[in-house]
Amino acid sequence: MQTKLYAVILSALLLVPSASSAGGFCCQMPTGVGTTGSGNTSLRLDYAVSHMERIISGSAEKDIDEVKSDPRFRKMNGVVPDVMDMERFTVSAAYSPMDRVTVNLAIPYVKNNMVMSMFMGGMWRTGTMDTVSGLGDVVLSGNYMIYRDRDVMPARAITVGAGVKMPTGESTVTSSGTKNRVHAHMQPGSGSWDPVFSATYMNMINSDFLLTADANYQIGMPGSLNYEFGDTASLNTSLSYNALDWMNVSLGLNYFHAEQNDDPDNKYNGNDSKRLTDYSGYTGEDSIWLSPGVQFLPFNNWTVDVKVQCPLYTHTPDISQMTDYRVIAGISAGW
Ligand SMILES: [Cu+2]
Repeated sequence: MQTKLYAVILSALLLVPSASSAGGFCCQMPTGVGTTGSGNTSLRLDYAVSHMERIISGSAEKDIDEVKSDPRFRKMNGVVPDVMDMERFTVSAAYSPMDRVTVNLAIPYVKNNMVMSMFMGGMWRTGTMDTVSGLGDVVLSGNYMIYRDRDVMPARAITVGAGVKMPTGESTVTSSGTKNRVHAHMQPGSGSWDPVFSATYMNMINSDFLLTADANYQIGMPGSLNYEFGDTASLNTSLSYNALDWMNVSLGLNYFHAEQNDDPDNKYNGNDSKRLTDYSGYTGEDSIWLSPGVQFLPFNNWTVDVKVQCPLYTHTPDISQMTDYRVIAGISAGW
C-alpha cells in the first residue's frame, strides 16, 4: 500500500508554483512543490479551467443587475465583466540530479475567454471579447529536501524551494477590433520576473493515509509598462486515502491571498474606477477553498487525477469578479 501512496507524492512532485500570469484576481492558485518520487525524472500534463462569474463586494455576492446599476460603473465607457473562463494547459518536468535536490520546469499554455458589458449611449452593451491564447509564463524552480525521517521511502519530509516565473508570455496583446490592450489579468503573461518560494511538508501517517501541506509565496515585480501584479501567498493542505489498490481519494483545504495590483502609468486602465475589469483598487483577495479529488493509478508510476476547487469563503477589499469553481485534471509519469 505504501508504494501506492508514493504515487501521490510522485504526482505532487511536479506541482511547481504555477501562479498565474495574472496574480490573484483570477487564474490558478500556486500549488505546492512535492517531495520525492521513486525515480529521478517525471513528467506531468495538467489541464485547469477556472470559471468566473460571481461578483463579490467585500464578502457579499452581488447580483449582476445590481452591479450594472451601480453609479460607479453606469457611466459612459463603464465596464462590467459578465463571464470569464480561463483555461491553462501546463507541461511540467522534474529532474533530480542528486539526492534531495529536484529541478522543476513548468510550461503553461493559456486560453482566456471573456464576455463583458460596456455602458454606451445610456445602455449596457454586452459582447464577447476575442479569445486570448498563447504561451504563458514559464516557471523554473529548484527544491531541496531539508528534512526526512529516513533515507529510503521517508514517511515524513520537508522540502523548500525557490525559483522564478519568467516573462515568456505575451503581456501586451491587443484586441483585433479596437486595437486596445486587453485587460492585464487576461494577458497570457505578466511581463515580469517574479521570485517564487515554497515549503512542503509530507507525512505518511500510516499505510492508508497521507497528509501533505505546502506554503507558497510569489513576489509580483513591475512588468509590462510598469504594471505590477500584487504578491500572492497560498497555504494548502490535503489528506489522501488509499481507498483501493488503484485509487486514492483526497480532500484539500486551501487558503489564497493576493495583494492589490498597481498600474502607475494607467497603461491597462488601472486608474479608471468605472472599469470593474481593470481598476487596481478592485483587485486583491482572500479566499478559502475546499478541494475534493480522486487519483487513479493505472500502471506503476503513472497517475491520473482530477480535483475540483470550490470556494468556501471569498473576500475582496472592494469589488471583484471571482472564481466560482476550478477543475484541475492531470496525468503524470515517472521513471
Ligand atoms: Cu473584457
